[in-house]
Amino acid sequence: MPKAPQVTSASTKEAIATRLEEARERTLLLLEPLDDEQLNRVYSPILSPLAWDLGHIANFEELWLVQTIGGREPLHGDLGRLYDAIENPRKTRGSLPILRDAELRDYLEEVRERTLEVLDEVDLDSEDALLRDGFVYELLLAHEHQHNETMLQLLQMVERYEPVEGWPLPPNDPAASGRIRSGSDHRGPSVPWEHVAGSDMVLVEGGGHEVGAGSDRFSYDNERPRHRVELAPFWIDRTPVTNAAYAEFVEQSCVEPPMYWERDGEGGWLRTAMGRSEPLAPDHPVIHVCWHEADAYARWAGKRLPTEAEWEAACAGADRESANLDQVALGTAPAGTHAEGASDCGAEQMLGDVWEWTASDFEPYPGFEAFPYPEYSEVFFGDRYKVLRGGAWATRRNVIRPSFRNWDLPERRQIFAGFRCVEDA
Ligand code: AVJ
Ligand code: FE
Repeated sequence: MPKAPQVTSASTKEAIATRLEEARERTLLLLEPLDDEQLNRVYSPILSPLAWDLGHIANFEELWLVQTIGGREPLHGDLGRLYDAIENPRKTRGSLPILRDAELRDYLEEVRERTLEVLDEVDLDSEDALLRDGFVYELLLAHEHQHNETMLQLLQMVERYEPVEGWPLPPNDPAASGRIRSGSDHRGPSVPWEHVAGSDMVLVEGGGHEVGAGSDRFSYDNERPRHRVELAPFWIDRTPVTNAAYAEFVEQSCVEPPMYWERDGEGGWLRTAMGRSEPLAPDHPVIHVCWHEADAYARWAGKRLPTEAEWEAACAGADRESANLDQVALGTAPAGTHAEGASDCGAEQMLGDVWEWTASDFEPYPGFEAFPYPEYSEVFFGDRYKVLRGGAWATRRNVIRPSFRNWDLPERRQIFAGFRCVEDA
């Protein structure tokens, strides 16, 4: 099919520069309340110090947008080795001689300056697969966005973390303008969640369903190629499993409560986020559970976790603009919020609030080709990792689409993960 006429390269470049700036602004806004000591501190062996994330964000940008695309030499010799995620497991990152403090901030700025220089020179209409449709820039944006979420996993552990004044961000205005409203209390009632109770199931028809990403917009290699799967009909929970439902499972099965839950001393639960304890909100989706816990709950409830193909079929038609994404609220919304963003089958909150564990191992789709580098997805394929879908409140909106595949080890709980169940129809 002939392509629609392209916007001019100059306006495309301007749009890319604006989006790169917006991404950086959010990264820095999240870290603004912290001092250098907190950026360098190791809070958990399974999470990088924030200074590593920051340096890695800049180094990934230098590697792709400055060295690879622009043919420039690296600013700091083989510094990049320290920021290689495969070479340096998270538990070692705190003791690496990474850039810190003022040097780190200078590096972020110097790389960005060069990135914009190179952007000015490149030919976005080139046949080079890295440049075509701005692929490498989309990759970089998605990368910084995804690392925001990793940073937020750590921020959950920072005692008395106070977001900058003005959070929650205005919904659907993801700080794109660069300025954030001030004067509202982020814990106040300023997020107008409309609560709709209930957690019944909705039907997904059997038959052929298209899954995976087409070639019309940016996607990761692991989402391609788009292909057809045959599914038997099934019921899926209309909303993610709630804290109240999960608490019942904890009481009856004597399993560990989710991460960040504590007893309140009166038979109830408190939940701690960013060092602050609050009564557990019964109607919110459960979050910070591992795959084994999600799977055990599903079996306890006489159900099972969806396969990722089932999940994606149930997600068809969901609207990511009506979803609790993008760090707007810095937390989950009650189950039933954003009913207007429901998918075609009537499932709600498929996108946003909590990542949803699926029954599936992270495997390549038939015909998979690694691009642009095997370390993004290919080296993780196999039965060690489980697939999560849908994105969480901490996920930047740009990252999320029904075909997006996230993966993690089944024992991990620091990620923003919940789940919903299915049953054969
Ligand atoms: C897709 C979230 C599993 O954090 O390991 C960041 C994303 N890849 N930098 C990860 C990613 C390279 C990735 N996950
Ligand atoms: Fe990364």
